[in-house]
Amino acid sequence: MTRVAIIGAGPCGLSQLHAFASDSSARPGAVGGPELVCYEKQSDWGGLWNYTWRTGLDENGEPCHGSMYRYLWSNGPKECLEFADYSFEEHFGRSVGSFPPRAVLFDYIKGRAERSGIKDLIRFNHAVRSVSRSDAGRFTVTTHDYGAGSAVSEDFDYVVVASGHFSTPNMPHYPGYETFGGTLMHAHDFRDAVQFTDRDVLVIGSSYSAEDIASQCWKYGARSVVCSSRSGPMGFDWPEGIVEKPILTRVEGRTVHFADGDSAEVDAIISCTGYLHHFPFMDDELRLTTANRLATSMLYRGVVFQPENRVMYLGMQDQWYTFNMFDAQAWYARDVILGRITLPGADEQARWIAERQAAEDAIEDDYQAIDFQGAYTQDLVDQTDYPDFNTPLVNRMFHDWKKHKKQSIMGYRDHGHTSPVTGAQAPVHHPPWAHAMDDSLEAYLGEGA
Ligand code: FAD
Ligand code: NA7
Repeated sequence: MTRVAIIGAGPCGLSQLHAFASDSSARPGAVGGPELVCYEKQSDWGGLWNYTWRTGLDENGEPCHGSMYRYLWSNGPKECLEFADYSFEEHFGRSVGSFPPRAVLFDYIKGRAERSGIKDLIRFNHAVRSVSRSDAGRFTVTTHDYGAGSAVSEDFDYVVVASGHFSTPNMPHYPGYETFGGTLMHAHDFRDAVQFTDRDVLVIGSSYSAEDIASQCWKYGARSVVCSSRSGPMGFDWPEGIVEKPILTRVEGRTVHFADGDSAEVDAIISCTGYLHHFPFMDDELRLTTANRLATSMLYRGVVFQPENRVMYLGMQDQWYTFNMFDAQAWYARDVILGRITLPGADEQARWIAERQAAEDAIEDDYQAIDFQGAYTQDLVDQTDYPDFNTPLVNRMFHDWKKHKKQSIMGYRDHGHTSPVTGAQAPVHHPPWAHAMDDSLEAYLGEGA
């Protein structure tokens, strides 16, 4: 029997399990179907969407996986990530607002996974320690089983890596950090904006985390927020209390100096400087090495590890598209494993990767980047039986969302978008995001969302 190891039970790992469960000849227990084992180091599924208050090490002494924080609301329209085979309407029994808080999206992810009946395939509290080739030409996966308190090794024919890439901080050093007397942290450890009420905060970076953590701090009453970036300002029409500066050059006590000669006194520095693709458990020859980009290095069709096609990686791209792209990738990986998709030779795979990267390098703006990832996702959908979900509409909604952010960075979540699955128009959530302080599922669904 073909044995498949899946590393991680976040959205990508769950997509992979669900892809198999959705196929009558490959679902768990099907005669001649593969045997699936999913290893998850945490005690619950959902990956980043499974909130933890912990930082640093988790209860087992493993690096804490969670990077999400309280009051996190979806940073893109939920319609753009909707599963093609499980709509939000089906899950909630009605149409809900377009930018739900984390707990609502966690509930949605769990809903499909529970219906799919895949939980028994997941070995929780199992941290993957190593993946290497076995003498028999398979792969040996060694895990630490924290329940039993022992290491376990098993052999597999395929390994699908779905361990995420937004958990290991990229933390640059700036002169003077050693003697900064305030709070100094990476976004990975940010948990609650209330910690910064009445504080002066410096946020470093100009991407999603910087934009959202600056907005969170403002929303929950920080005295001031300065955003410092090395490649130009985010350029939003920020409310009073948030300003943008060029990159910091050094820190002296509580004083931060910027490249334009200006300075500011701050109580906290939050480094929103991104994450590293980090797979210490993969043997050198099986380890993906790539920047955080749309066209990843080393992955044919963004999924199949080009040097060794029996190893696959899901969700390793920089992300506009998320859950439905993960599904399309999981369906593709499933069909490779089942022998339904014939892969070209190594040279052709390398050519495909190089061409994609050249095409990405030629992209001129975010609108083209969105369309690029939409076309990529559509291409996978076209090669599998994952239901078509109207990527042109999703691209258009991403474009609208970008424009809404330009119009009002604090107001873009006060719009409703159209489901590409059911066609339903989402209501606008009340109260507006800037005044909605409770991020619980009960509050969100109870507000007439
Ligand atoms: P993860 O969610 O990271 O899950 C990986 C899983 O692998 C985890 O459960 C982890 O415990 C497990 N794992 C890791 N290493 C091991 C190991 N050695 N052994 C066993 N198990 C292991 N996307 C959106 O669509 N909308 C948003 O609003 C949004 N907001 C975000 C906010 C933040 C702060 C971050 C960091 C990301 C956000 N994302 C958002 C993107 C996010 O990457 C995806 O939504 C999604 O969580 C990625 O799923 P994944 O399965 O690839 O990885
Ligand atoms: P991103 O999107 O990878 O962005 C990282 C940011 O950090 C980006 O603005 C970088 O600037 C900046 N950066 C990286 N290194 C440095 C150094 N050395 N000095 C200053 N600035 C630096 O990560 P995010 O955390 O924002 O987003 C990741 C996910 O979390 C995303 O999917 C969201 O949904 C939530 P650059 O542009 O390279 O100059």
